[in-house]
Formats: sequence, structure tokens, C-alpha cells
Amino acid sequence: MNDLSPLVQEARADFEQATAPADLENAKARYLGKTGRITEQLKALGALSPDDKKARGALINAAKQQIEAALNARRDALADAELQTQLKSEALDVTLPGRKRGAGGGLHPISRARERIEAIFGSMGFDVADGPEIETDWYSFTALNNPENHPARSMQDTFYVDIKDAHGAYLNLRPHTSPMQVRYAQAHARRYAGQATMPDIRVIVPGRTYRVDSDATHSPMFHQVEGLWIGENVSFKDLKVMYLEFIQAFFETTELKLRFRPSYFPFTEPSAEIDIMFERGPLEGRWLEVSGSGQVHPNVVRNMGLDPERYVGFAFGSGIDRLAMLRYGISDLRAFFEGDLRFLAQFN
Ligand code: 2U9
Repeated sequence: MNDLSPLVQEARADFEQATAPADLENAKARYLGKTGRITEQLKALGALSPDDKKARGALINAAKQQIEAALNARRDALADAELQTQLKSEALDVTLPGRKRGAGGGLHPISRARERIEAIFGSMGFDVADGPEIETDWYSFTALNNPENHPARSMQDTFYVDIKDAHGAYLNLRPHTSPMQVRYAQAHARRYAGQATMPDIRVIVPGRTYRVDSDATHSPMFHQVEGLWIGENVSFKDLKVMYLEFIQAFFETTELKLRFRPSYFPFTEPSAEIDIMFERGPLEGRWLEVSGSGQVHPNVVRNMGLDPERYVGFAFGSGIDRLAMLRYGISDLRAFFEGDLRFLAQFN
């Protein structure tokens, strides 16, 4: 009983086994608590002689100090381990990429398609014009060889505004961008009136257009791009070459075929639908209608203020939405107009 080092060893081992602070406090009580083993030893001192009490007391105190030192060391170790675990669980990986704020918006796929179209035609010497969406009857229909009460008007059935023009006809939401081509051509003709020669009219008009139509492939508001090339020496050959150039640039491939298929439009004669067929890729092997076209009708040339005996040319019209659907592989037109950011964000 004289040697207290086995007790100190036992306490040390006991403390080592404690893996949680509560276990350690229980182990402490077994040695230093009210009925702990060191406390018992101290209590037993009372029965000893003063000399023995002094010697024994010093031994017990030394042992007590060693046990307390072991206890504190273990407390520190446990606290340190707990801190390490906490640090690990709350670790911040500063090498991770930061969380970005939203991209802050981007171009709509239809705008991207329109910009591509403008850039391509721009590079081929075409001007880009913009004009009113609310039009008069004359510009939307009559000037385009589509007289009042003619059944061909139903091809461009549109919405009307409850306001009448100077001739008593209701204003309309333009069913195509052609009215602006007429306005552009008129301005061009006026500018060069009386001069010996006039530079060719070469213009595209992209913009919003309206029809009474609504399903997976038709929207009451849609986007068109129409082109016009008028001059003294313009032929269908120019249309074919120009259109092939455009479509190859737009789809970034020369692996496609072009086909002109006879059609009817009031403002062109002869008229043709333009179909393309990809020789590769997901749309391979199917003829796809991408545009209408034709030689501008002499009546329309006259309505521009030009002599149809002298000036001829061609026009074409495409749905920008349709071109964008083909280019980006979209099957439902309505996705363009629903404003779903999960759809829109894919294009930026
Ligand atoms: C003027 C004279 C003639 C433009 C043309 C088409 C044929 C045509 C449709 C294609 C798909 C409209 O968006 S769509 O539904 N357009 O088929 N457009 S020729 O002819 C003009 C334009 C202006 C002064």
C-alpha cells in the first residue's frame, strides 16, 4: 500500500480509455471524487501518527498531482480531437469555384438567330431595315398585289386595330415584313428619281409579324425575315446563289441540298418554296421547307414607284423562329415564348 505508482498507472490507463469528455469525468470521480481512491487514501491519513501522516501525505499528494496532470492531458487531447472533427466537418475548400450570381441575362435564341441572319446578309451587301408593326391596309395587302376581297388575303389573316386610316380601312398588325420592303423601295426610288441609274435595292427586313394561328408550329406573333433584291439585271440565278450562300452560312455546313418547288404568293410571279435537305446530322435525308420566294410581281414593282419593264428582282421570306428551331434542334415553337429560364439559359 506504500507504493502509489500502480494506482497512478491505473488512473492513466483509465483516462486513456475514455473517448468522450463524459467518460473522462466519470473516470476522474473514481480517483478524485468524494469516494474516489485518492480521496479514500487522504481520509485514511487521520489514523496515522504525525510523522507518518506527513510522509504518507506527501506521497499521496504527489500521486494526486500525477493523476491530475494525466487527467488534464487527456482533457486537452479529447478537446483537441473534438476540435479537429469539427474543423473537418466545417472545412471550407477555398479551391472550389465560387458560387456565381445569375449570368445576368443573355440573348434569346430567336435574337441570336436574327443576329446571325443580319450578319450573313450584311456580309453579302444587304442593308437591314426595320419598320412599323401596325400597318395600313395598303402596305400590308394592296401594295403587295393582294386586293381587297381577294381570297389570297386569308393566307395572311391577321389582327386588326380599332383605328381607321385616311382611306377608312382598319389598321392591322403586319402579317409579314413585306410592307417595310415596299416602304424601303419607295424611299430608294424617290431618292434616285430622275437620275440615269439607280443602285440595286438590296435589303432584308427582320421583325415581329402576326397571324391568326396558334399551335405547336404556329404562334400568333412570330418572326420573319424577308429579303428583296431589285435591279436592272437581277435574275433567279442570283436568288439561288445568294440563298445557297446564306443557308450554308446559317447552318455552318455545305453538306446540304437546295430545292425550288413551284408555289403561289400574290406578290411574286413565278413563286417557289425553298426546301433544304441535310446530307448529315439528325435531320439528314428529309426535305425541309425553309423559305418562300419568287420574282417580284410587276404590280408590286410598280407600287414601289419603279418601272416594271426596267426593274425586276426577287424576294424571299423565312420564319426566323423556324430557322432557329432547325438550327438549335427545338421541336416545339412554344418553348420560345414561355420564358422558362431552364430553356433559355442553354443558349448562353
Ligand atoms: C416585296 C415583294 C415581295 C416576300 C416573300 C414569301 C415568299 C414567303 C413566308 C415564308 C415563311 C412567310 O414566315 S413565313 O410564313 N414568306 O413565303 N415571302 S416571297 O415577298 C415580297 C416581299 C416584299 C416588296
